[in-house]
Amino acid sequence: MDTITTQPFSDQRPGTSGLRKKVKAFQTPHYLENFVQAIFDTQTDLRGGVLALGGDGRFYNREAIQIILRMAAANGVKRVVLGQGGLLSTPAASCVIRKYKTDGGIILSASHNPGGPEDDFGIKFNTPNGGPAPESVTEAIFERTKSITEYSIIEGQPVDLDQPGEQTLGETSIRVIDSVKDYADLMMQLFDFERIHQLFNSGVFSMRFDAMHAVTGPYAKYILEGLLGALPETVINGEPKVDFGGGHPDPNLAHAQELVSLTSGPNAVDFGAASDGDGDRNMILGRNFFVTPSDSLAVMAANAHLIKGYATGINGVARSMPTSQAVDRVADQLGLACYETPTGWKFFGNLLDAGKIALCGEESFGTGSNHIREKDGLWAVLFWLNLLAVKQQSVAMIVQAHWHTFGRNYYTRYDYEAIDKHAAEGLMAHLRSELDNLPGQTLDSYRVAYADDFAYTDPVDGSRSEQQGIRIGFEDGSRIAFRLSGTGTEGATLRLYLEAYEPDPTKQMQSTESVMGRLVHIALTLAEIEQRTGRTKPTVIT
Ligand code: G16
Repeated sequence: MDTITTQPFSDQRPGTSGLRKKVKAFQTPHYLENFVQAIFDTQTDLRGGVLALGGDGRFYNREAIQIILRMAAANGVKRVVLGQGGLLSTPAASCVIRKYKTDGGIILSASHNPGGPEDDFGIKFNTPNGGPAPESVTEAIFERTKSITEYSIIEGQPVDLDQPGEQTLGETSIRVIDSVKDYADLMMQLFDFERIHQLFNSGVFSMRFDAMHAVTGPYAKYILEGLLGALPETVINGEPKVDFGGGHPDPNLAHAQELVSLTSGPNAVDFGAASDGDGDRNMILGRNFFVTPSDSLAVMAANAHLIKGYATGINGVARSMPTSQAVDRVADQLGLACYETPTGWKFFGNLLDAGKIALCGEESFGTGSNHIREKDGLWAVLFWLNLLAVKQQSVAMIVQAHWHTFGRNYYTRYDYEAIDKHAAEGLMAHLRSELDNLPGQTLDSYRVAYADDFAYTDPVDGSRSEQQGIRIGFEDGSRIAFRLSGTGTEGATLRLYLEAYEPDPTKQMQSTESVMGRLVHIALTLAEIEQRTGRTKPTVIT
């Protein structure tokens, strides 16, 4: 075993979901190693314990895995459960950690961020419950990176990542597992595969799933085309590539345009879905119809009793603060507990572990349940497929009927990417300074009911998270929220979230753009976005 002398890097604080940087930063000598050593130094159960390991297959995945394996061996890890080819989607990794009862997992991914030598890479640690490490753990890892002086690594031949079965590296045994099988088994327990199979074989139903050349390709092919009998052309862009085919593996209307066009026009397919770089996000489309992630969560909550894995009923739901309140209305009517958490899947972990909620979701194209502790793209797609098979209605019919019952929460998000960090911080400070003056004011006919900087006290362990984004709520149920992203790798990204509530069914078929006009104007003026950032329009609207 070699002990290598190193020096701390000052920028290794994990963001919303792990440490994400440019590949070049991770290739800096000792950069990856320091962070990995900080994990082994703080997560001491891994010494003599079991580690799950895999990544989304992006550029530098295989190299990073070889380094982590050699460090795991040097740090006394007894056994590593490794996804074949170094691949594990984020939800599959969560499933594997739980199924094999490992002492945690390391997942290599920068999620929906582009990949390639000039683009992004990432690493995160998941705890033995299968979920992203909570802030107490990520802060401990960060603290360790600030004082690290050495790391341990063994010399050795590269491990064969592609050959299933057992190998040894030093004293550590490495078990290469099929990346798909455990996850597929879990999906079979939750959904009515026979019914979905019948839907695919009915001759009147067509679907496309866009894997965006990312990790979900093999999962979607095996489950949709293999087990469920969907036609072979169902999965598009199904071959994982290190640079995602040059695309931006973010399943939204801006980046999944091929899929959007397949669900549009007279020859549109009935159902379209996409997943992101590491397979935890999802986008749901009907024929000429986009389901917002917030609505998707609300529809799932309202219909969970129709789905095999949730047929006995759900007790509670949760959404992140910027996610629309559509699910709150379902919870209200059905008598379910409903929690509002900060952005970041890690905040759902305690609620799921304590059995307080069964379903949760975020506006950022994430939905999931108590089956694992990560959001789960393909799970959401199978949930929708199961629902379509049971209801025998189109996606649009299901969502519109939902709006009739619960009201419609129009929703949109504006992202201003790669803006100057100081300007972004100044903008947030300015908004904070206005908070006390806003309640009671009327802004373009919207009366402010409350304005605050969102803070959260975890109901399970009492931990407190402050400054989680500005919320401005209006008396008619509409809302504006502002936050700075914690996943970008360049400058700052300002997110502006807008929501307008419409209970009247005769007014639920307007375009989101027209409904949002006045709220957008209020938000731009309040935050002085153009003055402070120099941007006259957002980089992306979703
Ligand atoms: C991550 C987190 C999500 C979060 C999203 C956006 O998703 O897991 O919980 O909602 O980032 O975060 P932000 O607004 O800070 O950029 P993913 O899919 O990137 O892992």
